[in-house]
Amino acid sequence: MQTESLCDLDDDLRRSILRHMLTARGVDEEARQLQKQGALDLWLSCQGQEAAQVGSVLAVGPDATVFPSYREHAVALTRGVTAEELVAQWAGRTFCGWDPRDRRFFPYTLVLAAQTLHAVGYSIGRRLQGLDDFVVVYVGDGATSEGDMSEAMNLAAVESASVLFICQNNGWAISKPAAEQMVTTVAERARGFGIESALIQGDDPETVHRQCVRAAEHVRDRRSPYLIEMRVGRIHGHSTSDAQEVYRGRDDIARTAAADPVLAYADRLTGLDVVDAEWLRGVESQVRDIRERLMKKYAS
Ligand SMILES: Cc1ncc(C[n+]2csc(CCOP(=O)(O)OP(=O)(O)O)c2C)c(N)n1
Ligand SMILES: [Mg+2]
Repeated sequence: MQTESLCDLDDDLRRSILRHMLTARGVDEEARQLQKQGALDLWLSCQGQEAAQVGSVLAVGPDATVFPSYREHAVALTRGVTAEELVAQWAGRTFCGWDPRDRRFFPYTLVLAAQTLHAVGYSIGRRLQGLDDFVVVYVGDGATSEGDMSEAMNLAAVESASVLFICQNNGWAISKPAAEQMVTTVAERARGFGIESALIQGDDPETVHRQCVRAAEHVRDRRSPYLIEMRVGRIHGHSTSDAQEVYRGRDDIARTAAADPVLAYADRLTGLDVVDAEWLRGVESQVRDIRERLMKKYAS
């Protein structure tokens, strides 16, 4: 696993990363509450994966076209999807909620790994049209067991498609541990298809950011695919319909909660004097406003 200690992100970028992580956390928590009240049909929490999501989407830049899976709420919000737009689908009010072309952020895909083929095909199509063909696709560890993922990696390698695959390995496919799904890492598997790859820890947004900047350069400069596997923690169950206590050890759940990347990054930036209590209060108040807007729109 590649690890690095990082110190070269400027403080404005660090504050921006933390603000997006705190916003995503607040929206996710509000959505969980709304689901408990019956205002949303379902919610799949991204808590524990904010560092991987915010660090990566800021690194690839606004011009990359992004194909998400269904848990990329921090990516969506950072890309400018509003909280109201984000939860609309889970309230059964719309197929998507946002304009995919406008945000360069495609609709959520619940059919596991289907978005990997969409992403590769889209990138190839854009290249044929002489347009910017840089595409980023997010996929979970469990979804990599689908045939679509193997087809997508093979096609991307053969066509040298400009696709960055980002696998958030949270260790679980609902109740199935990753260790029971694969004997290699996802990063190793990508190399078998001829795709360069890296395996990193996804709980530090600065490590993620730096690795994704490099990966994006690789894809853009060489016009060939790349895969980053990020090890992340899933703090809550698979969805609001899932009781993870039934199949997951208490210690593991407690360890994951204690390693919360949002709290860790807030503490780190506070310790470095990059943010202070007043700055944090300001963000808290913005997040409260967003949560209130969500509540007003969706709470029945
Ligand atoms: C083709 C297909 N098969 C099965 C499912 C049911 N299913 C939904 S989520 C999930 C687990 C996916 O795990 P992973 O890819 O690791 O993503 P995570 O939920 O952990 O983010 C499964 C099996 C599905 N949605 N699509
Ligand atoms: Mg998973």
